[in-house]
Amino acid sequence: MTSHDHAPLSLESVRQRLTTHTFGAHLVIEDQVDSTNRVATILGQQGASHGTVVVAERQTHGRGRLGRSWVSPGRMNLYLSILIQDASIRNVGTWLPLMAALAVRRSVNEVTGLMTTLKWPNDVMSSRTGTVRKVAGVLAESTDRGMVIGIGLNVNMALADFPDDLRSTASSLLIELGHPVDRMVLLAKMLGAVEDLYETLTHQPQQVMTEYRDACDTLRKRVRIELAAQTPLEGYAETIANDGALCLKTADGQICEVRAGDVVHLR
Ligand code: BT5
Repeated sequence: MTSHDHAPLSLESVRQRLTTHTFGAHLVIEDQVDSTNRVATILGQQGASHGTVVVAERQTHGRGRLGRSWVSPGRMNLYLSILIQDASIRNVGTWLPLMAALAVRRSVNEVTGLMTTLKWPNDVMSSRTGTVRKVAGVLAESTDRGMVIGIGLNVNMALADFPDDLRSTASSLLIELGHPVDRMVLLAKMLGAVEDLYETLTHQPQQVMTEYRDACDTLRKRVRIELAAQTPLEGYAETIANDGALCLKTADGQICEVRAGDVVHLR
């Protein structure tokens, strides 16, 4: 399977498909940036409004969590950042990246029928080809006036487009489904899902939390949590707390609330 030369993202075509009022009302599509999160942060500092969305065809320095990088080749995937500057997130801010992962899951399912699962906190995984592999990741970064939520979704990337070291852990919708997917349809659906879930999160957060817990494959599994510069934690993933923390029951029966880290599913 090879990647195809896909139609470039067009502002007009995305706008025609958008059903949102806030998210994407100000939409910027760039050919190349270093990181859409960085560009969105700067636009926020320059006065851009809540819900501004920055999309790029490719990123030269796509960011992952904890200083890691996000492989971002051109014209095949989606890389976008959403500016959140809204007082109503005060009590649910920690849920924003989890909600974004849920929005990716919803929109992928609506557009393609593919059923993905979520790996806590914000990885979107697919196992259609028999192995569980990551198709999307979310990076939330705080800004002076709120937050930027960055989403990277591998859409039409072929196996050969991934660096060798990612081929066993990463995948794309093209690889999972066996056919390419229209990125503009997906982008518009994703922003629709973000707007819908955001509205629910700020008014009835328990609904989003329930949908997330149902979609989260990390729960009810033995897991190891790799923590930056600390000994890894192992335990049984019991639930997700109301602030988004993963509640882990360790061998001595204690419940640990984990707020950041990399999860390895043990079985
Ligand atoms: C993430 O980090 O999963 C967050 C990725 C967020 C990317 C978006 S793109 C738009 C916006 N602008 C940005 O600059 N970033 C956001 P993390 O959980 O740390 O995962 C990073 C790790 O995933 C890397 O260390 C690799 O092992 C792996 N990886 C890198 N690129 C990948 C890709 N395209 N697909 C799947 N896995 C990848």
